[in-house]
Amino acid sequence: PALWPPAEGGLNRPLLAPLARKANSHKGSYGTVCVVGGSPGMLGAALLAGRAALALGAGKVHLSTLDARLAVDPGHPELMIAPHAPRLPAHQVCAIGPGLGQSGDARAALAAALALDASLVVDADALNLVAADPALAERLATRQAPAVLTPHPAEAARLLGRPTAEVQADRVAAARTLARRFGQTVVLKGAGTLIARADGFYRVNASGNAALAAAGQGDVLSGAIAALIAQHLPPFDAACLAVYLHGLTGDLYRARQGYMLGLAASQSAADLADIANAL
Ligand code: NPW
Ligand code: AMP
Ligand code: MG
Repeated sequence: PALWPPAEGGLNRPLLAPLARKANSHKGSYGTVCVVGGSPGMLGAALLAGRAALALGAGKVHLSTLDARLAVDPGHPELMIAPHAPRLPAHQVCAIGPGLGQSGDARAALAAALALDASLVVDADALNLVAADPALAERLATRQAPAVLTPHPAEAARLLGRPTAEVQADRVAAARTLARRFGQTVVLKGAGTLIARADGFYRVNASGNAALAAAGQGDVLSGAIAALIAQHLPPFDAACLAVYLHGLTGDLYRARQGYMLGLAASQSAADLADIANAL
């Protein structure tokens, strides 16, 4: 297994080049992300993904929510929030799943996203919907545009139709099986996050700690991956780099605090910008 980033040589600096603001650039140079999620009671998940995407430099971030009650994030008025609307084709990258729920509307939103010729980050309830519906799974496995799937162990278990303990007993096999089945990059989250490619190659992330075992941290990660894809990193590289940076938010917290409590996901989303700038 390739430890990520490699112990010798550190981060692959050219990988970060697309993130550097060029003098003669504009917001359109840094891509557009659309987060699809945020059903009643779980709007925060979509906000966290959107904030993370902004923090990691996406030029524009739209939230397409299934709860029509929120029009603006007062702390982050940069986010463009609209109840679910068929405006997806304009977006380069769609992160679908954070707080999506599994209602009929959620399923329709996922079906619409799968039909787009856009890169996808498929997370949370979008994965649960895929696990429960062979037709959606087939569409995900056969679409041409790239996708990154980001299951936690229980979501991976649902996709595989196996117990969570079995996933955890052989995480490499689980991640590779899913990557091969869907023909896409798979991020199997949890301590020692694995990033697997469809051809079997995988990396083990070296950053992060149990401070990240906190509500909403996965939602932050999906927005982070989407932001890097929007800035033209290849999906596997985007996944590796975002997982690493997200892990560093936990490591930074541990280094600063010196004790172990859960790290608020909104803090991780905010810290992503400082961490990327410091690399
Ligand atoms: P257990 O308890 O061990 O049996 P679910 P969810 C397991 C949204 N959110 N290692 C573990 O199972 C999400 O975006 C909204 C082993 C755990 O109880 C989704 O749309 C928030 N097991 C929706 O909620 C903040 C592990 O999985 C179970 C594991 C549901 O997502 C929260 C939970 O998984 C949330 O993000 C590990 N490392 N990690 C908001 N603020 O709006 C997880 N498990 O049942 O899929 O529920 O992840 O909370
Ligand atoms: P989710 O369960 O979707 O909210 O995702 C949780 C996020 O926190 C993922 O990025 C996990 O890899 C990370 N995480 C959770 N628990 C740990 C842990 N014990 N060590 C390292 N990272 C963790
Ligand atoms: Mg999650």
